[in-house]
Amino acid sequence: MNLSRILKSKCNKDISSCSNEEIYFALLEMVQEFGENKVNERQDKKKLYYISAEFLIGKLLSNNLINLGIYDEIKGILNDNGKSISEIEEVEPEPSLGNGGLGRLAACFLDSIATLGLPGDGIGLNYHFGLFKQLFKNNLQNEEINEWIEKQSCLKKTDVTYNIDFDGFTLSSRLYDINITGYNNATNKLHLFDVETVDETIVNDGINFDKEDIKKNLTLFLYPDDSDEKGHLLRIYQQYFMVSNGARFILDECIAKGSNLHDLYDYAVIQINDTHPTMVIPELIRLLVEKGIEMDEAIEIVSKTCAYTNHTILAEALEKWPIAYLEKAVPQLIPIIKELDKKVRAKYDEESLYIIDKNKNVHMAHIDIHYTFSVNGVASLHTDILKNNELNNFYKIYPEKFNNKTNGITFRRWLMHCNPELTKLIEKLIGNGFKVDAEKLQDLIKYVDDKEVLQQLLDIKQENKIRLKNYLKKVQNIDIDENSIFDIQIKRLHEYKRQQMNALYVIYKYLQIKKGNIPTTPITVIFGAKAAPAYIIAKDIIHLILCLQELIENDDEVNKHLKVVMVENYNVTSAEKLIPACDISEQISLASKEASGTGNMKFMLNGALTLGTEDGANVEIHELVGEENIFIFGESSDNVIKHYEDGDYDPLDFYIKNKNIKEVVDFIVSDDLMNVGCEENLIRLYKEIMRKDWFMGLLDFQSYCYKKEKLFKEYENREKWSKRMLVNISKAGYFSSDRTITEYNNDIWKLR
Ligand code: GLS
Repeated sequence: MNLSRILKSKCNKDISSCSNEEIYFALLEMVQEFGENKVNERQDKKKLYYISAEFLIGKLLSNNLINLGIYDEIKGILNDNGKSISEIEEVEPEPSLGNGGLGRLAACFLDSIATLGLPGDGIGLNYHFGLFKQLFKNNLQNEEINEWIEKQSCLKKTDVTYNIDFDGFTLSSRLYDINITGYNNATNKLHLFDVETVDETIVNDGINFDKEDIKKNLTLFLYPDDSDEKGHLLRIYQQYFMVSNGARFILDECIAKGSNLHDLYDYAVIQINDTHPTMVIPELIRLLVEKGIEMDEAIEIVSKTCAYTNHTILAEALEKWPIAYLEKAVPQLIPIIKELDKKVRAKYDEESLYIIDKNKNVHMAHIDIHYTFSVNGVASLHTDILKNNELNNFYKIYPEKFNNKTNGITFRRWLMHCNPELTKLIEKLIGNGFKVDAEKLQDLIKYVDDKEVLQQLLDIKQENKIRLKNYLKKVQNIDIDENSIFDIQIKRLHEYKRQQMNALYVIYKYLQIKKGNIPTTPITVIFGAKAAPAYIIAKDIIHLILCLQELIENDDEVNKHLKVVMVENYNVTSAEKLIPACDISEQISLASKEASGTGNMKFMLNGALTLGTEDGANVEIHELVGEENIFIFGESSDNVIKHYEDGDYDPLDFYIKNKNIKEVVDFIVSDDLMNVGCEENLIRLYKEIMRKDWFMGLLDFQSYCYKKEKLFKEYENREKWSKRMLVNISKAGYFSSDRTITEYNNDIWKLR
């Protein structure tokens, strides 16, 4: 195959005389054709459908080139023609079809499913503006639309359409597909449904639009504001639209393969990604009954076809919908949901197990647990908490359903693509095998005393830090010092993730420097996070961070030693630059609250050391790398759970008794900050932290500071630090999503 010739013919002229845009579109077309040629023609009887409200796929071009095995060649061809692949990558818009870890996990899973050659497709929605684009103005978060769909894009229009009925109106849908090509393997599909009548022009003034105009707004945004009834209804419409299309599509495919529907579970397994797609259960039952199957049998068939993953114990994220809303939006499901509830009530005399509670709320997770054959958590601690605490009543009646599948990440994107230098070094040291068998990374451990290798690790880190420096200069016009320690916290903004605790540390450090305690090596604290538009306190935390950024930047006494950077519009693309450059990975959630985390795995794989609580997958990282190679602090999850049960945590105690804490908390409302920030926001946050502190930042603050100081000291011993880096990289193999998917397949899906 002469790639140069193919590319040239797609460009219609010499590559050297093309613009980056022209080359991008030519490559896009080429990748699409190559991927199409690899579509799994083998008609496997059984197929997985991974149904999810989010697929945070990131830019696709380079990953497709890698997975097709032609990245290096294309890069070379472009080079020969005076073009740079990284500049061409920049032309591609990033779809923001996800919010955070849950959506990125789904994308990593699709990569691994295809890489392992398993028949499995994704099903979701084609949001035109995705989540939102974050802009900072006056130290506040503003939201804009994120346009990513161009005339020519990775989306392929299909001729699949359905009519989806709602109360009083019908929406006609259209399916768009994205090719998911595995690493050296077959191509699967991500199926994204859209509304034919969607209208982008109804959005005005940021991200505002008429929430009631369902025909026009349904697929505009992921997670539209649901702080009022209209917003709730819109979410229900979206979810039903997704699952009804998905269910019809699945049934059509199964029937085409020969299913008589009584044997649906021999043809399909549906993985329900959190509660957003839960309505697929009653919808499938409804469709089966419509096709003449008895209700009881339909319920049994669907229960044997569906499996559920729980991704959080936070009550706010365990969806429950007032039945009145469902009656309004999807009345056709009500008799089925009532029937499902009736069956539970007939069997168990226990309120907490019911689907419809006494306040007439429908608990979506309860539908999942009763009417699927598998319930899994996403890290071992999380699954234990589900079994022993949050879902204990369910675990008691269905012990056999519960299982753990610790999350993973695809190494194609999170090592090979984002850190080519490190990849090259690993290849040189242990060969290519780790790309398909990540456990092979353990072979690196034999270099733990090899000074030359250790120095190379440090050199690569340094290059990646310079790369990040250049990137931030370009996109945000911010200067950072590549010789400082890069201390990074990037994730959704949420109080339980405790960005506010990190910000309090920044204040602490700022005050220390003012008192003359200068850090040996300067520190750059980097944040990246979007706050949900209606989540006031989260936005206040962003405000605090931006104010600190400005204050410190303008303070010549401090800015040589400490810098704060809040990356604007944090997304997959910027993560790919931030992670390889990181020295310290902040994983500081309140123990028990972060179900798993996946950023923690990406950082470790790229040689950052974790500063974390004993939470989520941090626990497993800790076990793998050992005490020496991770920095753990804070209260245990058992104690945290007990504090909540006993209701005995009061931040005011810590504020009053600890003068250090009082000093940093008070600084939030100091004149220094008030001068650069908004009084209203800062006072609100100050009160919240002092009086509520729902996620116990003050409880862990002392031990956090202590560990962080220790870390900075340890950083000075570069050789010891580089050994720790090597251990972390070598132990990261367990967190390959290939391993996770193999487990899902062996224990749940049983494909092939
Ligand atoms: C999440 C959890 O918060 C993360 O800890 C987890 O890693 C992720 C994937 O399992 O799922 N749950 C959620 O609602 N959003 C997440 O990112």
